[in-house]
Amino acid sequence: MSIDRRSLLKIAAAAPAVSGGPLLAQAAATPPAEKADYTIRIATGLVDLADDHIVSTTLYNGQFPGPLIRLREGKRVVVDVHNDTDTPELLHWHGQMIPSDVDGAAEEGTPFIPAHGVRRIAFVPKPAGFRVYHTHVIAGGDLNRGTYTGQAGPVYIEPANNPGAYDREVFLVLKEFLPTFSRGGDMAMDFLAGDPIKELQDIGKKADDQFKGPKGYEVGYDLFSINGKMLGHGDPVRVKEGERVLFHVLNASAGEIRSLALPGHVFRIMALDGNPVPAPADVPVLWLGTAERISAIVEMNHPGVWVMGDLADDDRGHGMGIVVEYAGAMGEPQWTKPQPYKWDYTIFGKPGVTAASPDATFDVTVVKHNGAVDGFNQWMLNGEAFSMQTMKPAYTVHEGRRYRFKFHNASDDIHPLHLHRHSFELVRVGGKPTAGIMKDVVMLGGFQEVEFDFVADNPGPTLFHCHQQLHMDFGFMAMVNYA
Ligand SMILES: [Cu+2]
Repeated sequence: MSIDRRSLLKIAAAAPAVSGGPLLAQAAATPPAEKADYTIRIATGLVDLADDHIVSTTLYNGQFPGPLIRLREGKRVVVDVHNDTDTPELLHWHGQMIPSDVDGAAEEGTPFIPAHGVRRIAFVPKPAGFRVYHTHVIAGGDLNRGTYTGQAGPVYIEPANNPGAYDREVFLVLKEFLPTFSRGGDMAMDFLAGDPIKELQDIGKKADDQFKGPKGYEVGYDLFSINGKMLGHGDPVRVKEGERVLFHVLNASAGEIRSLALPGHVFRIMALDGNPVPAPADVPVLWLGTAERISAIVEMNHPGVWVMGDLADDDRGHGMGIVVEYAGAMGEPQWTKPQPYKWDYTIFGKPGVTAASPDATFDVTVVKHNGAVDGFNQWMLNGEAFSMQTMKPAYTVHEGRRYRFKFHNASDDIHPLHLHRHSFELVRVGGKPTAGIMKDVVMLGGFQEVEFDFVADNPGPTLFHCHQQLHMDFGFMAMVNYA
């Protein structure tokens, strides 16, 4: 199934579509005649970001973003993944509770999709909500591999309960192109609620003294886009006064943290990472770490032609935005910078409720070794960088028990922490306790701490990692193994 951006929006605007294909008995062996519900083709293609900026990269079905895949919770789906490239690939179903052999991480034992080959997979989609599919190969120093390419697309699993009353849905996929390495970066750091912790700064300073050499490479980008179009070059989001539009926003970056604002409007946050939040709340700005998703309703009550865009002038100026146009409004799209706003996950939690106690706790201290591996920063979890040879560091869990991860970040970088095949409940973020917020990625602030709990309810090797491609490729991974 190949659909372009225009039909994607049409589908998004229509009543929930369900993927075709018969529901087959799970126990039966796959008959060769069984037709795939979806076919995904990995191949080099062009992204028409703007007339004078057409980028060549690896894509799903020749388009960016990859086609919106609509699934129904609990209804088995068959997907054929063809790999027309010269290198083995992995396709990860981010945010779904599915078996390790189809999840799409080599560390968990998922087989590669061979170069110029095909792999058929079948799984039962869950849980309902806004998910993602993206490549999961290691890129290392190769900016033509992994999530630096255009291999990402939205997945929507039809929910048991709708997240709220709305007139229509719009999917927004935020993505940078043309990556290059540089020494040092300019990523926003000061937008997360909470204060840096002195003890963690001291640990970080000690590591800096030990690794005195030049700072490791960081990745920057030349071109920025929403739904594969630079600001002003795609179709605007056309709205009517009084409409309630549900935006499903995905940060499909390889490593950037993104912000998004719509002048004169607020976002009512309904779901984080596809999971409804206990306390929907209005915010003026969205902040999304790599692979995070936000579903938010905007009440269209401020007619005009607006730029919905990133707060960073440079990134927005190079394309990170989309025009929102009211029916009957004319003129140049307007942008005004919103007031400074601290992003605080805990405002969406259950007020006054304490998360359940865990059966066991894993403390993890994150340390950066500047430029330690061929000029790249190396990431240490409790003194150990992940190794594919030893599959360490590793944590052992027992099915049915509840585990707490406590992360102590002794680096100045923000880390979007991701656990495969499970959702976790935020317990404490930036010094504030919380409960009831279920996610699969959470930003760990510089010199800050994050605690989350997960129930070991999906046996099989499970990968944990920072979703910053550069960090995960250079040590920031760990295995969670069932006893
Ligand atoms: Cu990281």
